[in-house]
This record gives sequence, C-alpha cells and structure tokens, in this order.
Amino acid sequence: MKSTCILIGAPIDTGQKREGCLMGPAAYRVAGLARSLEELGHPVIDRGDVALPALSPVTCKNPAVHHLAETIGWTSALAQAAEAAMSEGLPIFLGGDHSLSLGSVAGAAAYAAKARRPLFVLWLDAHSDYHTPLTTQSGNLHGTPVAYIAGREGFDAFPPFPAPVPAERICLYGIRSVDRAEHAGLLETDMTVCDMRVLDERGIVAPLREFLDKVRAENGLLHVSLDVDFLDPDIAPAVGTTVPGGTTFREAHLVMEHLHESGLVTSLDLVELNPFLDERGRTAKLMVELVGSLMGRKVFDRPTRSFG
Ligand code: HAR
Ligand code: MN
Ligand code: MN
Ligand code: MN
Repeated sequence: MKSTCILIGAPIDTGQKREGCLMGPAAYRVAGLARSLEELGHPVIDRGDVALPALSPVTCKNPAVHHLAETIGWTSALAQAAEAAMSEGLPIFLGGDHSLSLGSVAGAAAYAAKARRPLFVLWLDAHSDYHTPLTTQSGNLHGTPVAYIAGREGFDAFPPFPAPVPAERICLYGIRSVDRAEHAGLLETDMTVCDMRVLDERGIVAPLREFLDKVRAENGLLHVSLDVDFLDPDIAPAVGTTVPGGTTFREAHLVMEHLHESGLVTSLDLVELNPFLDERGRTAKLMVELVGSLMGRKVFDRPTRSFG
C-alpha cells in the first residue's frame, strides 16, 4: 500500500546540551529522504520545519532541568502538527533530539483517542527515556518522553498528555542504558522491555513479532520512534549519546522490513541525528535507507515469499 508521507522538520535541540541536532532536518533532506520515498511510489508532502511558538515562563523544582519553557513550546507545536498530519497521511518527524517525541506522540495519542483506536508505541533506542523532570539528574529532557507518554507523574508544567498510553502498549527495543530511577520506575510497570540481552538471546525478530501481533489483534495505531543510538556507534556515529553494543546494519534493516510487512506503522520519529558529528553524511544516509526499508524497499522481491 502506498501512503502519503508528510515530512515535518523538528529542529529541536533543547532536550540536551550538545549543539548540532538543529541541523538534523536539513541533513535528512540533503540525504535524499523525499526522493527515496518517491522512488518507492509514496507521494511526499514536505511541510518544512515547525517553528517555536511564543513561550510562557515556567519553573521546575529540579534545578538540573534546563530549557523547560522551550521544550514545552516545542511539545505543543509538534503535538498540533502531528495530530493534523495523522488525518492526511503518515507523518515522519525529522529531528531534532528525542524531546520531539513529547509532542509527536501526544499528537498521535490525541488522534487515536478521537479515532477510538488504541495507540501503541515502539521505542527503538539505546536508552529507556523514562525519567521525569523530577528524576532526571542530567536535566536533559530528551531522556523523559516515554514517562510522559505513559502518564507518569512530574510533568505538571507540560500540556496534559491527551490519552496516556498504557504501559502494556509500549515496547522498548534495543535498550542498553537505563539509569537507576528509570529502572525503579520501569519495574512498577508492565512495559515490554526488550533490552539488548533479550535481543541477543532471542534474535531481533521474535520479540518484535510478538509486539506487532498485539497491535494487530487490537486494531491499533503504531507510532515508531527511531533514535539513531538504537544503531551501533560503529555504523551510526552521528549522535551525542553513543552506547556500544547496538544493533547491526542488518538487524536494523530486518526490523524495518518486518515493520513494513506488518502494514501497521502510522507515524514515525527520526531522532537524535547530530550531523556535526557525522562522517561524510553516512549516518544520515543510513537513516534514510532504513526509512526506505520501513516503507517497502526490498533487496529481492518475490511475488510470494516464505522463510520457512
Ligand atoms: N538517561 C540519560 C539521561 O537522562 C541519558 C538519556 C539519553 N537519551 C537519549 N535519547 N539520548 O535516548 O541523561
Ligand atoms: Mn532516545
Ligand atoms: Mn538514545
Ligand atoms: Mn542526545
């Protein structure tokens, strides 16, 4: 099936301290994201970059938290953009750091609630991003979106999350860096946590299939949030928070190929690309290739295919 892809640039870098993520949307455009999608037969609408709205002053009890007002501003603007785009096609958010998902998933959740369908979230990341503004020690809000999405306390300054996603509908995939407070919080939930140990032992496909089967069984919408550091730093150096032991080139493509075959994905984030840290655009190009696999590019296309 061909889907209209709506590209939404989100040049947000207030969720962490290293400069460079602002250039992410431009890098995806230079790396040929639109062309690659069009070659696969998908109509593409590039909405350009979302602008930061006027900000209201806010305070936070945790002195480590920085750029709170800006991040809240982005959250509102991106949530609106996401909800509007969901009714027109498949929104693809070009980040920007991972705090963009505070907004993109809020918009997807608002849309899902109105459509009376359950929203599922697949979090492809080295990190669990389950801090709240009160538990984060770095103060970097890109480490908080999963907690916001799941309705965890501590986000009083933010717009109320439209319809918190029950933990059973969230799957963390590929994680290998979890802080103590995140770990304690996650243990109190039924979130599906497929850390790298699980993926090493069971393979990259089996746990994904189980999650996708749940989405299908409940006729759910599926938001996929792809953090560059899901990938091993050897193949994807352009990210500020590299963690060794990530997914390989083929594992990542295989995840995307299965997502394509499932036909379930309804919105997508591409986050944490820092083009300033890239090597001749290789990470941006790899991300564009992965989106290609997610949108139907195949090495060899047989009419019917069985893997036995
Ligand atoms: N848990 C750490 C912190 O809160 C690192 C968070 C890093 N997050 C991302 N996105 N890069 O996954 O500071
Ligand atoms: Mn992340
Ligand atoms: Mn990460
Ligand atoms: Mn980062």
